[in-house]
Amino acid sequence: MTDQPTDGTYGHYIDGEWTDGSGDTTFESENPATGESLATFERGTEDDIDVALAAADEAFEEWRELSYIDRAEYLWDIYHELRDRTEELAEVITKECGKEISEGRADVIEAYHMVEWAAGNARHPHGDVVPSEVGAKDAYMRRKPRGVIGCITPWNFPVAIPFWHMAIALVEGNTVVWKPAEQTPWCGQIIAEMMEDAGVPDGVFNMIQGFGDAGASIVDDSRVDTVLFTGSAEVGHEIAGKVGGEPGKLAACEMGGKNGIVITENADLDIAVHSAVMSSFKTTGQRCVSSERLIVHEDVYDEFKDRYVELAESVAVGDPLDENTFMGPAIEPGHVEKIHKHNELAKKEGAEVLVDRAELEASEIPDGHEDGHWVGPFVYEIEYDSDLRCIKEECFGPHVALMQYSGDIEDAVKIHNDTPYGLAGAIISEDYRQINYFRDHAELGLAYANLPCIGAEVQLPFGGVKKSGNGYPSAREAIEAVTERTAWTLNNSKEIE
Ligand code: TXE
Repeated sequence: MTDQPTDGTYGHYIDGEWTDGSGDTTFESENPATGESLATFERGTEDDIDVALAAADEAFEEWRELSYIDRAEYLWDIYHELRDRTEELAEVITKECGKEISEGRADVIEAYHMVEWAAGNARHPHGDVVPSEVGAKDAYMRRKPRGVIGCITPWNFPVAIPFWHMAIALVEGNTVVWKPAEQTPWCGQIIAEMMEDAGVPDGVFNMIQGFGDAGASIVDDSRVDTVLFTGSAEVGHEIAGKVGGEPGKLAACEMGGKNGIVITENADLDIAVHSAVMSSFKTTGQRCVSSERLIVHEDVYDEFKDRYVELAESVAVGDPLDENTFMGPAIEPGHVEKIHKHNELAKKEGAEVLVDRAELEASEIPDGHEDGHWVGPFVYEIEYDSDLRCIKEECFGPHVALMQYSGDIEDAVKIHNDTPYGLAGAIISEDYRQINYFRDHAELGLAYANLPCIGAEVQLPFGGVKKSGNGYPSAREAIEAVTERTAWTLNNSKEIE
């Protein structure tokens, strides 16, 4: 961090200035692996959001007039900074959100991939030229920026997701008011410093630290043209509902999932076990694409179960800054409680517990990390029953159900689809017909075959169906949420229609 705070408290970045804002409350960023405070931040208010939106509104008129390529130049600076500072930023991410250092690195890499894609897009064709119904006309679709984009982001990808929202919004000529997650304000601070260092013009980018009330002030303000949101289903649906009632305003929301992996009778079990372990336990199961359901064919169930359980028993939980750690802590004490409650619910609903490391032994907790928010793998088997809550409700932790199926791929996909969510899922199979059936019938925004159910490519859409999504706030398709399309027809002849 730079040395900009004068009183030990970091503020907001509004209209090209650092400010304490109008509030009189501060909050701490905390290291989930140790429980220690990392820094203190001002808590933003409705008034701070108001000032930021006024700045963004005013800055829009000039920013939109720059060429795409000129706007992208600012992002190229940020791209290089993200690359040059990957290790430093990965460490900050790991300290602030507790995920393993390799995942911290991956977060930064996702961020600069997105910035690269958005900035590179400035030199690509924008819109469509189409044949007109009448020969002498030019007909084409042009994109225009929408205006002020409100970005509200979660803690689990505290650098990648903000850039997934903001890089495209800015290159397309919009201005931004962004509220980082309250758990990861330090990452927010660094991103704002990068925008400042890159010389992004005053008011074009604004960052207000704070909680859900500040997020709601962004959503409720009529100067916001689009809200981009990634976070919980509850908040995402509330935002979509509010924005849906305002003509002309858009919301694109990506929420969590109850993701599943289907492992068929001819699956390569090396791939299956590896994919399932990566997807269930990396980032302590706190990815929107983490899988909590493994749907396994009866012919390979026992072998898969033995191998998966053995690995789940041995994954290294510990200091996320240690390169050998497979799984770090959960984000906060309230989240640990939520994970324990899901584990209890599964037991109550008849789960046969296979791995119960939820409460770590004192000897497993590294020295100096006794106040961390620790929770280990919890794996159970259960007979599929559509009335079970434990296989339908998102836990967002290292909590995994194994379910056996018999019959064909259609039967597996029926079980797979029986959740209110539809974000991500995978199939492990050596039969391309099964793979194609899954691709075509699994109710998902992101589907993987013979891969862990994790990962994202910025040049693909990223979002979900059913309860998991309402538009695409991230990656390639975010362009639809931050631009207007004009259908333009030009008469090249003197004929009057
Ligand atoms: O999310 P919230 P939280 C899921 C996961 C997790 C749960 C809660 O199940 O356990 O959500 O996580 C801001 N109006 N995911 O509490 O509350 C908030 O300040 C406007 C899945 O982190 O949705 C933060 O910046 N904004 C998900 C952001 O919304 C509001 C990743 C997300 O917070 C608001 C994270 C309001 N009324 C959690 N209330 C994924 N898709 O990966 C809060 N916010």
